[in-house]
Amino acid sequence: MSGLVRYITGQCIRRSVSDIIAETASDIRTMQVRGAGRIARAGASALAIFSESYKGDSLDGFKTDVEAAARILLASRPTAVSLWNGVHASTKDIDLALTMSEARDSVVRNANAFVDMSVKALQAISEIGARTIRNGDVIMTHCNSSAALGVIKKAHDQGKDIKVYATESRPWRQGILTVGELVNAGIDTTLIVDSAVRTVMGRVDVALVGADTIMSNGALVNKIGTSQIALMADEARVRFSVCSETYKFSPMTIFGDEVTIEEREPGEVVSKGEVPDSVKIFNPVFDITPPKYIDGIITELGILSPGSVYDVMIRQFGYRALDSR
Ligand code: RUB
Repeated sequence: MSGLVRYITGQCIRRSVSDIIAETASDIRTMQVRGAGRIARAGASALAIFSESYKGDSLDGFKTDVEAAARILLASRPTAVSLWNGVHASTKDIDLALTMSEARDSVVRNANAFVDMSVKALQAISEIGARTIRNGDVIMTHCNSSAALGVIKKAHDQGKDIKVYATESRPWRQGILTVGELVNAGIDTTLIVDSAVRTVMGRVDVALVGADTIMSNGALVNKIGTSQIALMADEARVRFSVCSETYKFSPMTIFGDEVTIEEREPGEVVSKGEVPDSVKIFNPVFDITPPKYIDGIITELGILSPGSVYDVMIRQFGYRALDSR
């Protein structure tokens, strides 16, 4: 087991506390920990461990160090707002504290509460989403989303006879993880290359994907290729549903902030020497699906239309998001 921590269904196994923040940020950046939900839990868990083991006794010193830790975590990957929400949920009460121990306890309490909420949200999404899957449905999924896979596995557990087409999801090929998980769960699973999506869409009843970020207008930010699947689902009159915990809603987008789409190294697409050095490689890892292609967003609160995201966001976050920027 490499690194200080391993994250298993939201649980953080502690091995050492030194440098927990740097190691967690590195695990996220190098995608040893990946997926929007997991990176959010990893960030919150790291802050809880950092705070629990903090040695200083100055309130101001603690605040400064937690702010620095939050900055390091947030710099690890830019696109999934889940990480931002996990970090801010953990640190939100720090300014209310009058003593160092109050501040420390608030971070530990809030971070642990975030992780618990996040795991419960996944369970609720599985239950709600599984009700939308009918016996005999053929499902297409993309990348490796624990929220989408939770729905599929729950529908299978309920005895529904389902089949899944899973995309490879180049260049990281998270589809390999997905097909492994689905086959282990006993589900009839077929792996396809990303360019086979249109060919296969005619056989599909529902496309089910996860979310890295949901914007205030209901647009979805998810793994590159998601928007093509949405377009092809629209063309083939196939339902396109997004499985997303509400902490993947981005409060900053209410006020006009754009979502930064992460671009990763060319070496993830081709190996050195495979193409002439003069070839430019563009490797954006997420894309944006406009709300008009989304039939429903399955959340822990129920199934939302993209048009209702703004209201839910205001209810969930209020305007505190602006204060934290
Ligand atoms: C993962 C990805 C997933 C979402 C949702 O991208 O796009 O669909 O993060 O995942 P990457 P989950 O592999 O680059 O992190 O439902 O598990 O939060």
